[in-house]
Amino acid sequence: MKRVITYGTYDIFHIGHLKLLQRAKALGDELIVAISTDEFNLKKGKRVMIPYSQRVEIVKNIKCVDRVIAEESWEQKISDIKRYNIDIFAIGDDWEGKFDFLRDYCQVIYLPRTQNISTTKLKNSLNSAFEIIEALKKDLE
Ligand code: C2G
Repeated sequence: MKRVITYGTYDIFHIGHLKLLQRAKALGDELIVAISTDEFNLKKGKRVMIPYSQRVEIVKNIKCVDRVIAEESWEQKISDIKRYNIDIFAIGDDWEGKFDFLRDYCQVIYLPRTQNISTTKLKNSLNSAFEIIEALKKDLE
């Protein structure tokens, strides 16, 4: 039984998130996903649109996900790896090299990100759409 763990915010869930989770699961038999809490996202400097409870509900219902836990700090990874008997830590290659220190405890694999999609891009597109709507509304007044 090969256990894989990955960490992330998973805000505004999109195909890049899904492909990452599927690639992580394909590395082993069981996938645990640690979802960043709203409080931890503040520490990460990330403004999230979707609250933690809903991000958990979405990710834990993804077919390839076996378990969801909370990510509350940068420092919990080593204890998580020990507690859940993790064989592989996997994450997108935007983090390339950042988690090599985990190699003392498990295999570390950086997976290719999905191009041309990100939560930031989605948020920016939404913001632009709202600006256009506001401008049109003003023209119609
Ligand atoms: N991802 C991807 N392709 C994208 C966008 C994201 O493969 N187009 C991957 C990221 O590389 C990450 C996962 O999806 O592995 C979740 O991405 P985020 O929610 O942005 O998570 P992040 O802020 O990178 O949090 O302790 C680690 C952090 O919690 C990682």
